[in-house]
Amino acid sequence: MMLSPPFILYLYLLAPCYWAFICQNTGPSSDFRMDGDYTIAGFFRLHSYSTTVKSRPEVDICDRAASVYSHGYHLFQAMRLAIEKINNSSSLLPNVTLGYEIYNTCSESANMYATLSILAQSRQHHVEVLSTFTHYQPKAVALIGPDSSHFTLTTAAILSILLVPEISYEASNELLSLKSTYPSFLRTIPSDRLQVEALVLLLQEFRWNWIAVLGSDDAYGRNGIKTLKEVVAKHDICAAYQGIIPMKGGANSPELKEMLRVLVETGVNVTVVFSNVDSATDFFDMVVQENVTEKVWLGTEAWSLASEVWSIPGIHRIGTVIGLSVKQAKLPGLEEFESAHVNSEKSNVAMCAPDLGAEGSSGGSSSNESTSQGCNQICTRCHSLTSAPQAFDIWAAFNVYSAVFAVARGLHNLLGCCSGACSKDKVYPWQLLEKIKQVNFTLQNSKVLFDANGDPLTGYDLVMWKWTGLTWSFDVIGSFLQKPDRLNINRDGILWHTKDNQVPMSACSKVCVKGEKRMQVGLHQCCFDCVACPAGTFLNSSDLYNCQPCGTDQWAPMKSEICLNRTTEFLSWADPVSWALLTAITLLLLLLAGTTALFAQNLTTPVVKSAGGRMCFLMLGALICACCSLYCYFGEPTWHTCLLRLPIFSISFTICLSCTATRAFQIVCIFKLASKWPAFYRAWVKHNGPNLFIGACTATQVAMCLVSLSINPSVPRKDYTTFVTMTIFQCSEDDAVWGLLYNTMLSVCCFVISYMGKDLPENYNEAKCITCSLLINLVSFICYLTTYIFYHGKYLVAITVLSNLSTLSGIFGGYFLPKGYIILFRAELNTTEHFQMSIQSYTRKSSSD
Ligand SMILES: *[C@@H]1O[C@H](CO)[C@@H](O)[C@H](O)[C@H]1NC(C)=O
Ligand SMILES: *[C@@H]1O[C@H](CO)[C@@H](O)[C@H](O)[C@H]1NC(C)=O
Ligand SMILES: *[C@@H]1O[C@H](CO)[C@@H](O)[C@H](O)[C@H]1NC(C)=O
Ligand SMILES: *[C@@H]1O[C@H](CO)[C@@H](O)[C@H](O)[C@H]1NC(C)=O
Ligand SMILES: *[C@@H]1O[C@H](CO)[C@@H](O)[C@H](O)[C@H]1NC(C)=O
Ligand SMILES: *[C@@H]1O[C@H](CO)[C@@H](O)[C@H](O)[C@H]1NC(C)=O
Ligand SMILES: *[C@@H]1O[C@H](CO)[C@@H](O)[C@H](O)[C@H]1NC(C)=O
Ligand SMILES: *[C@@H]1O[C@H](CO)[C@@H](O)[C@H](O)[C@H]1NC(C)=O
Ligand SMILES: CC(=O)N[C@H]1CO[C@H](CO)[C@@H](O)[C@@H]1O
Repeated sequence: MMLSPPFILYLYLLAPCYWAFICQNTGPSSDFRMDGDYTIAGFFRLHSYSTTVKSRPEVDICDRAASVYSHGYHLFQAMRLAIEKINNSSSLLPNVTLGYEIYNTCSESANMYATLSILAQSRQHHVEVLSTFTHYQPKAVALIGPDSSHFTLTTAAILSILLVPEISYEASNELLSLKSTYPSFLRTIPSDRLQVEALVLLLQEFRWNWIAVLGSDDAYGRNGIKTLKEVVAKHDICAAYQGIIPMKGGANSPELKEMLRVLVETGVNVTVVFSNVDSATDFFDMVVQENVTEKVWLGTEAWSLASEVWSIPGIHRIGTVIGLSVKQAKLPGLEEFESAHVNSEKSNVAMCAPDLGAEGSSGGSSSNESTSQGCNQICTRCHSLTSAPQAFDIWAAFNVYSAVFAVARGLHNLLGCCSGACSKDKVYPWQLLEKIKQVNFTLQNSKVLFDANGDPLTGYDLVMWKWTGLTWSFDVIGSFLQKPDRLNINRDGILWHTKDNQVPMSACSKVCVKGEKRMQVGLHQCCFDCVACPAGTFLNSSDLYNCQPCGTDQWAPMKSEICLNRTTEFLSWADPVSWALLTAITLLLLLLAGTTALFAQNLTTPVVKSAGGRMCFLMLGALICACCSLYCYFGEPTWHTCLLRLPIFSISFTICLSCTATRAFQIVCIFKLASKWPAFYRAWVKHNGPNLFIGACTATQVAMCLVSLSINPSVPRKDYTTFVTMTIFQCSEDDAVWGLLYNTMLSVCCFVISYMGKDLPENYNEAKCITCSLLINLVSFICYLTTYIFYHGKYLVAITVLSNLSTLSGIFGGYFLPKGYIILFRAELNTTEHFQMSIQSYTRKSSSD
């Protein structure tokens, strides 16, 4: 393995202090040790030691003027208990004895010293600088500890270079999960990332989205705050206040007081305190001093059960404290183990450094058990100096215990003990690391195994502080489990320190009612006004800050959270209105067909001749065509029907009108013009005027239809604008008006011509009929236009049909019906004699005028 230059430099720099320390102490370098076939190192903090700024490169001596740290003491005993159990066990590592080297790592320098010490080769006092450490055998095959993330980052970086397995029991910093940087690091405490996930679920559970976040001034607190803010932002929770608890100055620091003042001023009711025990103690000291009450404090695993915090006098007044704690576990035998060694004076194993209790009793040297055993002595005072293990100590002790067992299991597999006898071969740390990563076993009902990042798969317990009078205890009110991440919480078990035991609120703005979007006010997105979503838009639950428009086929009322489908409306075949119209159209068609047959039968009679003879069939055919085109208006509009219906109707109607006009003109000609302008009449007859006129009119209409079709063809179109909840499905007949105008013009023309012949003999006088039919035509056209302007529903089509139908009926009724009547019922009028009589009487009358 190649070493990076800074690392080598590091070792060189530290070598002098290492040697200095060794020379001072003539005994073994570790504080507590026991020999064995394989040595496991353990780093524990046994003293509280506050580091000061140094002027000399010296390793701190932990037991000098520092108080005993009970928590660390219990963890250290847990490691010894685990090793003794393993040694006694006949199934795990049979015939193999594990030894230990335990260091008191109370400060950064002590931790570094210990790290380098365990890397030294056995029976040597230096770390060799090699280019490959594959065949390097350091004093310890694995390390348990150290406790804080802060120290662990250093230790893990160095041990990772040699791939010495390291299992920490309390270092929860998220960075340590990075296996590219810390490949040999594992832990039995979950990563802070997980803790943050659990905290966020807790905040969500109680709808607290306006919170304060505090952290201690170390890697734990700062990273915790950073991760928390990242995760919280994704879940619509805002940190109204964020602060770092100052390290210096303790509980009386003015900075801390100021911080608390600002915190109280923000008015948040829920504060997450991501802190180590020391900073949490300082902070809550201040909270008690300042009489801050009735708040909710959310704790992290580092302090939520720590006696240093809950034993602050007066802390029962601060409100509700809910904390996360590593899953509660039992470690039976720890207390007995601790007290057993106090009683058995003759115990031959290492136990406690001579100075551990130094400041606990002045004149410690006068102790009655002074049987010196080198550096490691039996110490009875140690036990009395520490308090009995609390829940906080027990779970951490269990983490240590399971870490030792994980190493033992790994070793067990590496040495091939499964086959019965262990090989007791040389063991290189990197070989052991591989085996430890694969362990998967159950210890005291909890599973011990590591994921790819070396993190355990355990979750957290949710604990709540409980006061009976001034006596502290805690309740487990829920738990957080991994994969999938979930929070089980017993809400009834929670005792809120508020009036009526109500869940406290902590929100910047009240939740908007359904269908109201949030409009951010100020910097935080948790502070907002509520604005109703306008009609046609809806509020998707995925984005509470914007109303999203509905699709074109949908609609939504105001304040909607969903879009509704519009109903698509068109004149269906089954509609009663359609039934009525269809009946009428069919009736007209039958009449037209009947008339055609009748005229064909009586083609030679004067009535038919006067009506135009064969031209009648052209007119009737055009009317039938126009009538048929009306069927295209029913049912769902299609491409064909839209394209065809209007041109067919317009052209047919034009043919019909032009025929009428020609017919009327011809009669007028015969009776009036022929005598006045015979030349004109001759030209009209000679050049086949009637056919030319009809052809020209029809051609014009056809041209108009073609132009309109090619420029703006009529297609099925959905109209979304007219109605909110409905879509009108219809043909886009924008250019229909030109054809209509043209036909109207023709009608007027017809009307004028036939009006000219109003005084002609009754048989030839179509003026009244044509006038009547054209009036119907005009009226229906006007009715249609008026409705078109004011009404756009699905019955517009029905009105179009009705208007067209009445126009057609008008022509039929005005022109053909009277003639049909004469043919059928007044046969005596349908004779040449009768016609000649009426012409003669007309001639007489006009000549007498
Ligand atoms: C280990 O065995 C010894 C003697 O056999 C016994 O005294 C000791 O209590 C055992 N330790 C544990 C932790 O079981
Ligand atoms: C333990 O080791 C001793 C010698 O070192 C050997 O005699 C004994 O059989 C071993 N016991 C087991 C169970 O392996
Ligand atoms: C807190 O309350 C105590 C007694 O209730 C009082 O003596 C003390 O002055 C108060 N402190 C503050 C900062 O209000
Ligand atoms: C130590 O000696 C004192 C008297 O010198 C005695 O009272 C005490 O019980 C002894 N402690 C132990 C653990 O034997
Ligand atoms: C651990 O072992 C159990 C059975 O002992 C097995 O069900 C489980 O899948 C194993 N887990 C892993 C991660 O290997
Ligand atoms: C905090 O609680 C008080 C009293 O219950 C309440 O009036 C206030 O609105 C709450 N603050 C927030 C930010 O919710
Ligand atoms: C809401 O938005 C999500 C994501 O953008 C989308 O998947 C979902 O379909 C939307 N819901 C509605 C009702 O449109
Ligand atoms: C709306 O129409 C779509 C298909 O066009 C259909 O899938 C959906 O279920 C309808 N929604 C409602 C609420 O009817
Ligand atoms: C401290 C302890 O229990 N040591 C034991 C370890 O195991 C060996 C044999 O397995 C015993 O001889 C030791 O006494």
